[in-house]
Order: sequence, then structure tokens, then C-alpha cells
Amino acid sequence: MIRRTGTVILALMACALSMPVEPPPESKIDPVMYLARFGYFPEISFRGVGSAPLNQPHVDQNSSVFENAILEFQDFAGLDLTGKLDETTLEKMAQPRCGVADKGKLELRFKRYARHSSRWEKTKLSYFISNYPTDSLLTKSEIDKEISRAFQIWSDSSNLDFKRVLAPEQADIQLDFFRRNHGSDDPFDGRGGVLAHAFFPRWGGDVHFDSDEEWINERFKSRAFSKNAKQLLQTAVHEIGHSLGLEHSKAKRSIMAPFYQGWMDDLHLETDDIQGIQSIYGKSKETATSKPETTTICNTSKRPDIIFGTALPNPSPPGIVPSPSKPDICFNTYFDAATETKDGSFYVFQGDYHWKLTLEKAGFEPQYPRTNQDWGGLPGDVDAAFYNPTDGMTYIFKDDQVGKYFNTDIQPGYPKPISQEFPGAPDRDIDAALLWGKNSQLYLFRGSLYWKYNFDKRTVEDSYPLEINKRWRGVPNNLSAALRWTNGKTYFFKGSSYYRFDDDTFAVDANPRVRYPRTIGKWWLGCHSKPQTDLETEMEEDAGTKRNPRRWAWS
Ligand SMILES: [Ca+2]
Ligand SMILES: [Ca+2]
Ligand SMILES: [Zn+2]
Ligand SMILES: [Zn+2]
Repeated sequence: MIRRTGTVILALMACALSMPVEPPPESKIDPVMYLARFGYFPEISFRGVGSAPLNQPHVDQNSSVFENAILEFQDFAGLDLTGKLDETTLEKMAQPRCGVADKGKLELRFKRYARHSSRWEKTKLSYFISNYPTDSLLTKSEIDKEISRAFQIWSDSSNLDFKRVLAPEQADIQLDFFRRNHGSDDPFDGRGGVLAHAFFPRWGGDVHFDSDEEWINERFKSRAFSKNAKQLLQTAVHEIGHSLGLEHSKAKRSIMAPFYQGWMDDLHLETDDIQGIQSIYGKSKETATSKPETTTICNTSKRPDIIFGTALPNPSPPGIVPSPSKPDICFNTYFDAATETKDGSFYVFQGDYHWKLTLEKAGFEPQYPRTNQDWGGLPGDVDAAFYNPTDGMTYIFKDDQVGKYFNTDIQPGYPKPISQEFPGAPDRDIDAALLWGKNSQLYLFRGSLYWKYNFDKRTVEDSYPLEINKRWRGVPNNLSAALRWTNGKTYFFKGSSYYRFDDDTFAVDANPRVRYPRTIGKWWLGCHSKPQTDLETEMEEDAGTKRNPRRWAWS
């Protein structure tokens, strides 16, 4: 209690001293936005992590919904449970923190440490540091060292190994320093507030640091007190925890607690963090006496709230007025799945909605998005989809079920268990599915592995699964979606990026003028209001020409 009060006063003092650049945080905290953004209104749509709600929430501050959210926040932050927006609660909201939500649909409440239902399918991981903050007190090599120490802290307590690589395409985890708007995820907010955010493995595992923070190591320790500078190591250890699949912890001194904890001299993982990481990847090499406990992963990753094929009633609790506006896919440009249908339409899915792509230029048909309910009660957050021209049917995967569609009409007897429709295939949680144009066989992707399903033999071929990077050269792990497009070419999607695959060289296209990955928003959806990241601009400059953003990449 004493420690917490001390931290708050210190934080306020530091903010007051730096008033010209940083107004008092209270003045910019909108409690409804704060609670919505960090996951305290479960009814409001969220997209993964580090992500603002798609729609501006309308919540009455006198409603029970608001009071419950305040109570949940107070509980998570270890405050007195008053249910009121009191001074302590507002101070806590003003405290510097991680940008990843505290709560979400996937939270596992029965565990003290919260484990996200997303993990790497291997224990040797690589990382790439893509840039450095401008005007940093720290040298590049000091930053490299802090990042390396942060990975070391996780590998010391688990079965994981990390290796730094110098090319982004070889990296599982990419680390970036960004300021303000930086692509399609949550913008940063200048000094203070959100310090960094990261993506869970299923979203690619990348880490973004707010470049506007004053990042320090031991050499500048005094500035942690005088200038409110932030310990890079502490933030890096925390964010890498998300990259590995850990959610926020309620345990106050846990490195996975969402709030920045002030300078820590002896930075180490708490029991809570260690149990969390070992439950996913096993114990450290020295202490390991048994095999990693991986048997429960499938069970715990199941989302019990979704019933495939059933239209769930979605009553709005009092206090929340559902916004009539539909989600803007340009806000967060990833696909859960992408597929063709018999009539030659191409659809992409995200959350509860789907969009029909226009064929002649980047963009989608005007009457879209439409809800997934149009597809015979298909639930949200589908896993994967593919079209089979042989039977004219489209298949959509969700959890352990698969639905079969003629255009958008579900066929009798579906959905069925995947294990029944595609014997030998992974029986759930498929990342992406593709009917490859070269041999008309089905490929299913999950994590770092893929399976080849033979329709004639009605089973997965021997020797599968194989590593994706062994055969599909340049294609990343943990894909979001895959699609065969009208030009007969194969496209792989991951997060907000896509890769075009050359079926003849069996590698990601090596056209010297167009380098992959490219951004989905611009080249598939025709979104061009978002500021580009420096990387995208560089890629275009390297490509030699500035292309019309409304045109396809290959025209
Ligand atoms: Ca910030
Ligand atoms: Ca997917
Ligand atoms: Zn976090
Ligand atoms: Zn970001």
C-alpha cells in the first residue's frame, strides 16, 4: 500500500515537472475509452491486442455496466473495490502502462497467471531489431544489449532459446521503435501513457516500443527519478512475455502486471511469470525433469462461448448502445480467412464480419461488410477457408468444426468435426487453408507446420506435418490466411502483410521491383488514409516507382 501511494505521488510529481511537453495525465484520461481499450467492456469488439475498440463506445457513466467495469479494473489493479471513479482509480489510469488489453474474450479466469490461447509451436525462436529510437540517450549497442538481456531472462526460466537475426524474413519476433501513428495498429501517445505493446503469437509476436519515451539503462538510472525516464529492460521483458503468449497478471510485482513499476534494480521474473511461461514451453534445460506439459493446450484454448452454426442471441446489457456503424477494415487490416466461392466471388473474413473483394481494383463491394450470420449462422473469428473447384464447394474452418458451402449456402449435415471431414488433418485451430493450384491438393497450415491432404486417398499424406519454412520458402509461420487469386497465383497473409508465392520456383516471389511482404490495407483493400510506416516508404523507394495505391501490385 505504502509503495503504491509512493509510486503514484512520484509519477504525478514527475508529470508536473515536465508539464510543457506532458499535460497532467488526468486531463487526457477518458475513463470510458480507457476501460474499453483495455478490455473491461467485454461486449465491445476488440481485435487481438494493442487494439482500440472498433467503434467509439457509448457507455452511460451511471450505468451498472460502467460500475462493473470500474470494479473489474480496481480488482485487476489491486485497488479498493469502490465501484466509483474515485481519485485513486483515476490516478491508476494515469499511470504509464503497457498498451495490451488486460481482459479479453480469451482470458482464462481460473488461473492466477493468464495464458493466452496462442503459442509458438517451437522452442527455438529468432528475433530482429528493426530500428532504434531517434534522439535516444542509449546507443544502439546498449539497446541491443537490453533486448538481449530481456530474452535471456525468459530463456533462463524456460525451455526457450532465442537467437538474434539480422534479416526480418528470418525472424519470428520483430522489435520496432515507433512514434504516434505507425501502421494499422494502435497509435502511440507521446511521452507517458502507453509505453509499448506487443502481439500474441497468433498475431505474429512483434513488439512495438513508443519511441517518444525516454528509454534508459543503468547508466542513466538517476533519470528514472528526476526525469521519469523508463527502464527499457523492464518494458522489453514484459512485452516479450506477450510475444510468447502470456497475458497480463494481477500479481502486483509480476513482470506481466500491466503497469510500469518504476526503476527495478534486481529485475527478475516472479513465481507467477515463471509458472506461466513453463506451463506453455516447459521448464528450463537445467531443471527440466519431465517433458513440457503440452497436453492441455487444446482444451484450454477452446472458446466455450461459441457454438458453430448457431446464431447466438447478442443482447446488449443496459448502458451500452451498440453503435450502428460497421467496423472499418482499414482500421485493422488482417484477415481471419479468405476464400473464393463457386460464383467467382472472393470473400475475406474478420471478426464477426466478411467483405466481398472487388476484382478490378483494390477494395471491396460497397454493401459490405456484412455479418457472418449470412453464411448459415457462421460465428465470428473463423480460422481458415478454401474453395475446391472440383466439387464447387467452399469450406470454412472454425475451432474443431468445418462448414461446407455452395456459394454462401451451408450444406445439409454441416458443420462437421474436422476429423470426420478431413481424416488425419489437425483436428482444430487451423491458421490457413489453401487448395494449391499446381496439384489441386489441400494444404492446411498451423503454427510452423503444414499438412497435405490427399482428396483421392481421403487422408493426410505420409510424412506430414512438415515445417513451413522447409518447403514454402519465404512464407512465415503463424499465417492468418491463404488464397488462390484470379490470376492463378497463391497469396499468403499474415497480420497486416501479404506475400505472393511463385508456384514455379516454390518461393515467395523474388521480383526485384516488388518486394514482399507488402501491406494488405493498401494493395488488397484500397485503404490509403493511414500514414505509411517508414519501412513501407523505403520499400517503395527501393522498388523505384511510387505506384498508384488504387492499382494492384502486379498490374
Ligand atoms: Ca507513450
Ligand atoms: Ca486464420
Ligand atoms: Zn502488457
Ligand atoms: Zn504498434
